[in-house]
Amino acid sequence: MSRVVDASMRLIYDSRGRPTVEATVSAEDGGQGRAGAPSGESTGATEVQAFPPGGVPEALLRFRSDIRPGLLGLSVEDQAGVDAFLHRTDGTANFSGIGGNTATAISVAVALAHAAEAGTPLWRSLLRPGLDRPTDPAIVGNCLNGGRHAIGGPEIQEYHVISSGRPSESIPAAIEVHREIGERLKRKYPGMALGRGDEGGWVAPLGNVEAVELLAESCAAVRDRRHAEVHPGLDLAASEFFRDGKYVYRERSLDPDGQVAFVAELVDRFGLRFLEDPIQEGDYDGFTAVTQAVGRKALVVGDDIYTTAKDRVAEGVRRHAGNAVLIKVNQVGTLSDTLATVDLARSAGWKTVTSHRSGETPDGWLAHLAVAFGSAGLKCGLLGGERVAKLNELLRLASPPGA
Ligand code: 2PG
Ligand code: MG
Repeated sequence: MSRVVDASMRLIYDSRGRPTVEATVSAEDGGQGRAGAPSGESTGATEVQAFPPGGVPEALLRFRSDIRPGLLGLSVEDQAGVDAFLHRTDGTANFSGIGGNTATAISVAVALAHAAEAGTPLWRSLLRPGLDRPTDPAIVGNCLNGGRHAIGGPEIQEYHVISSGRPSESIPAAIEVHREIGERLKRKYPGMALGRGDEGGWVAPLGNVEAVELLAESCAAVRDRRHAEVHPGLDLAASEFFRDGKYVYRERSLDPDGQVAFVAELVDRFGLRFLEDPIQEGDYDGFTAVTQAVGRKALVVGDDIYTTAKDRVAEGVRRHAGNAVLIKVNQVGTLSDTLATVDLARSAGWKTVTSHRSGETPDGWLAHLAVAFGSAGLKCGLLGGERVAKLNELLRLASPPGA
């Protein structure tokens, strides 16, 4: 049993320049782990609170006064014990006492300290039952940004390339789709200033369907050129433009049945393989309808509806409301809660997609989680140091030193 002999927490900045927390944990046999917690912008209503009411300063005070004294002496091998301690110290149902980001940073730092001590990579120490060897998650890479992750742009939040194969093939093919879109945008809007959004995707004055078309054409071009398995996908983040019972796009508004028909048509017309949050987070029946319509052709992924919470996913499984769940540690706060959700999804035959947040840190541990969970996808964006860090870590895992 190797105990925590030192622990500290500090303020760091995320990729949007907003403050978050980073924890460092040292164990008695010399293992050390350091992890920063990311932050979302289009958050689900049922995810835990990232910070206590006083923000990062209050999180740091609570760490010093309440968490650190109890954390010292706990075993880094006992992830469940550490995470139960975090829940007890928080004392609320949604981590609003100490902050879900505090819990995430400590929980992951403890797991990293344990792995370092054991001399194994994190993915191996977290590998889920039934998985005897690592699999390659497809890259879910953000190419065009809209919604709350962009200034201007369409309502649909994220336009992804889904790129499968070994990381040495899937990563460059995905990046080539991003580049292809950039070239096509330059030709379409000669001389116009174009930007990139919070997750490194392009931002342009495109309509919603026009953007899907550009994405699909760019995937097809790269598919033909490289013979690569690259296909289009979307995260609509539909809760963000659902108002007064309607999905409000700039082009038109749709009622809930119209939305189901619209997304099913997008899947058929453009060959989408990935469809996240096509329906607002309160509507399990809408998810069921979409899954019935296109669940054999595409992953129907719940993010805001499930917020990585085991009970909510169990309800979704019961109602066939999707066939995959997005996994974000800081939506539930701890690694143990995350593992419980992953295990439930896996035993129900659902896929998992392990995901970044729109405000990220330059940490690489997310790639380890995707591999450990046997996830169908690693959703981590493509460009920007904080996104590339995850891709590079996946490359390192695929060809470790000496291999
Ligand atoms: C999402 C995420 C990440 P945010 O909606 O899936 O892309 O966005 O971190 O803002 O919740
Ligand atoms: Mg999402």
